[in-house]
Amino acid sequence: MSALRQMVQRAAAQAGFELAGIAPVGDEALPELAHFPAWIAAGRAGEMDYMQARDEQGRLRRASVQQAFPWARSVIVCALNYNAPAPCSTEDTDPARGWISRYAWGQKDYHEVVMARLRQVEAALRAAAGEGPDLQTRCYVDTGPLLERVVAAHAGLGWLGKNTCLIHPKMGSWLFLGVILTSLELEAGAPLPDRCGSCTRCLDVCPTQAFPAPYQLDASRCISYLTIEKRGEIPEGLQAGVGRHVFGCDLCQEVCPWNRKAPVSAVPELQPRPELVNPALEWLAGLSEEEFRENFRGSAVRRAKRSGLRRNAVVAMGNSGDARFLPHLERLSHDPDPVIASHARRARARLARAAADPQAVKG
Ligand code: B12
Repeated sequence: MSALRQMVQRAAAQAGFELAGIAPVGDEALPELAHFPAWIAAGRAGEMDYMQARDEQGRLRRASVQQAFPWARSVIVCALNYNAPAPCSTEDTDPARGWISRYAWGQKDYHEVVMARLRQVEAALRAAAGEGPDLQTRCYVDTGPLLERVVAAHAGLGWLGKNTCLIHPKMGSWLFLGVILTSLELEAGAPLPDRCGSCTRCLDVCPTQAFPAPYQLDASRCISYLTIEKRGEIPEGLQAGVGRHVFGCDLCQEVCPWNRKAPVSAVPELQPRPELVNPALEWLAGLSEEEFRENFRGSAVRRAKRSGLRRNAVVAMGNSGDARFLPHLERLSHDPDPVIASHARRARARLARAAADPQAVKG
C-alpha cells in the first residue's frame, strides 16, 4: 500500500505537480460535504445548474463521493502552481485597464494543462498496480461531480481557508487541482491544520460581500461567478462592486498573507501572455467575433464568450471614473447586443455621476 503511495508521489512530481496526496472517499471521512445540500438550498450556486445535479434517488451528486463513484476506494489529488511574476489587481493604477484573473493569463487553458499531467500519473499508477480487469481510474479537472478542494484538504494538500480556497503553508493558494479516482485502496494523507487564525483580510476586501460568514462563499455574489458564469444581466446592485474585473477576480487571494511568498510557476503553458495582464478596456469592448476567437483560442477566457467579456468591459468602463469612456459608452448603448446596450446605459449613468462628483467614485 505505501509502496504505491510513494510511486504516486514520484509520478506526480515527475509530471510537474508541486503537491500530491491521497484522500479517502467515505462520507464520514469528508465531513465538509455535509454543508453542501444547505449551500444549494440557500441558492448560493446562482444559475450554475450543473452544481445541482442529482442521482436517480434524487440525492445531490456532489454531496457524496462514495455515492457518485461507488467503485472508488481512494482519490489522488494533485496541485499545480499557477502563480505568475506579474502585479496584483490591488496594485492597480490605470483606470483605462481592467483585470483578467491570474488563472487565465496562460498560453493554454488550465483544464488541458492539468489533465495532460494527470494522465501521466494515471498511466504510471495503472502500470504499477498491474492492469487487472477490476482496476478502475477516472481523472477530472473541475468537471467531475465532486468538491475537489474538500478532497484536496483531506489528502493533506492544505487547509480550506476563510475564502474557501485551498491554502498550502509554502505554496499559498495559486494552485490548480486535479483528481484521479481509483478503485485501489491507497494509504490516505492527513489534513493540515487551519492557519487562517484571526485574519479576515479576504472577507473584508470583497467588494460584493460574497462571504456571508468565514469559510462560506455565496457564489451568486462572487465577482468570479458574475463575470464568468453568469449569462445575460449582471444584477444591477452588484455592477458597481465588480469594479474593473473583467474575467474572474483574485482579490480574496491577493490579500491573503499566505500568498505573499508564494513561489512563481515554472510551467511553460501557464506563463502569462502579456496582453492579458491588465488589458485595455477599450480593446476588450471592441473585440469582433473573429478577434475574440483568434485572441482566446485555447484560453480559459473563452468560457465567458465574446458577449460576456464585452459586457464585463462595459461594466468596468462605468466603474473606471475615467470620463474619456463617456463617448464609448454612449455608442455602446446602441449596440445590437441588448445585454451590451443595457449595461452600457447603466455604466454611462454611473460614470457621468462619478465625473460630476469625483468623491463618489472613491466611496
Ligand atoms: C463552481 C466553482 C466555482 C464557483 C463557486 C466557487 C465556490 N466557492 O464554490 C465560482 C465561479 C464562484 C468559482 C470561483 C473561483 N474558482 Co472555482 N471552482 C468551482 C468548482 C467547479 C466547483 C466548486 C464547488 O463545488 N463549490 C461548492 C461549494 C459548496 O464549495 P465551497 O464554497 O468550497 O464550500 C465548502 C466550504 O465553504 C464549506 N462550507 C460551505 N457552507 C458551509 C457552512 C458552514 C456553516 C461551514 C462551517 C462551512 C461551509 O464546506 C463546503 C464544502 O461542502 C471547482 C472544481 C471542483 N470540481 O471542485 C472550482 C475550483 C474550486 N475553483 C478554483 C479557482 C482557482 C477559482 C477562482 C480562484 C477563479 C478566479 N480567480 O476567478 C475563484 C475563487 C473564488 C473563491 N473564493 O472560491 C480552483 C480552486 C483552487 C484552490 N486553490 O482552492 C478549483 C478547485 C478548480 C481547479 N480544478 O483548480 N469557482
